[in-house]
Amino acid sequence: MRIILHFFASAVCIAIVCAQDSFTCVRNVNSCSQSEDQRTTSGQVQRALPGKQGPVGMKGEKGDPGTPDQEQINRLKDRVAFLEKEIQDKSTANQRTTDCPLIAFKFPRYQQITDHVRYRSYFPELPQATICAWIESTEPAASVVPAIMSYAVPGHTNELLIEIGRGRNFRISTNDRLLRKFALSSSKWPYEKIHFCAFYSQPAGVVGLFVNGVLRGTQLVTQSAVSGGGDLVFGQDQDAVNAGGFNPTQAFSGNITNPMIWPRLLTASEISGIVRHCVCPKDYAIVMTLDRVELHGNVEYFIPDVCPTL
Ligand SMILES: *[C@@H]1O[C@H](CO)[C@@H](O)[C@H](O)[C@H]1NC(C)=O
Ligand SMILES: [Ca+2]
Repeated sequence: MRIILHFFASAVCIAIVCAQDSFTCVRNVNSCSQSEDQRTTSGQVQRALPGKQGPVGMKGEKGDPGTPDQEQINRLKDRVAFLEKEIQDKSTANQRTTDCPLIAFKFPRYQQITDHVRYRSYFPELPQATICAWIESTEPAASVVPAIMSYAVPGHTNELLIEIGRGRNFRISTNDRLLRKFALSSSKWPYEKIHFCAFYSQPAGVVGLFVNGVLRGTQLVTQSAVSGGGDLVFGQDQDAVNAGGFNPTQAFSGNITNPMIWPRLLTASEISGIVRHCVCPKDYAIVMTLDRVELHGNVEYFIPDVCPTL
């Protein structure tokens, strides 16, 4: 009977100690049974001589082959693998996107004259340039001519203007002159997001447009360099310098993502790199990061989770 009780007490002790900490289980089970012995022994000493030591107890069953530990190890292994993959993903993502600054501007309203994004750093003189961005819109009115970007200098409020005219013509103007309209008729605009790269070159005497990485057309033109120090605005058309003379029928509604300007003509393969792999040549002149812009009206910005590609 005593042995059974003893076993029972030990079992409770084992259960408690083991539940608390499986690592110290075995060690503490020994100390549990010792203290049980001492207590019962000292109780008997006061009344009579101690009885003979009982027979050695049965050897305990072999402990469980460490299943909880193994589970824990497996969990840790999984966690390490997960973190390793995450680090790997992050570094490839960074390699891919470090040179394309990720920023999107949302112009939530139709036909108003307050919502725009204004560039606040110095705009340099640009004898030639490539202007690129992703654009998406839900503008329903066929009567509007939304300006994607407008750059004004004193005397030339359309020193550089990119807008989408009626009939879905992509219009590029410099020095207050419309250089060329490029039809977007075969693209899904405005029902699907498109990527455009408009370019002009005074030394080469050319203007042109890429849509989704494909050359839409070029035209030979005579023009001057786009002069520096003016006012650059996205989402409205300036008819006066300093973000003045907006017209509600020329407001852009939708999203403009990763707008950038390079001070040269990008090659077709560089443009394809932007569109397909989010690789942006590093020698850009203008980038619309938050430290360089003002958001006006109801314009919101967001940082896309992934760099957009086709
Ligand atoms: C602009 O982007 C936001 C966020 O991704 C999206 O919810 C919204 O539909 C986009 N707007 C347009 C016009 O595509
Ligand atoms: Ca204008």
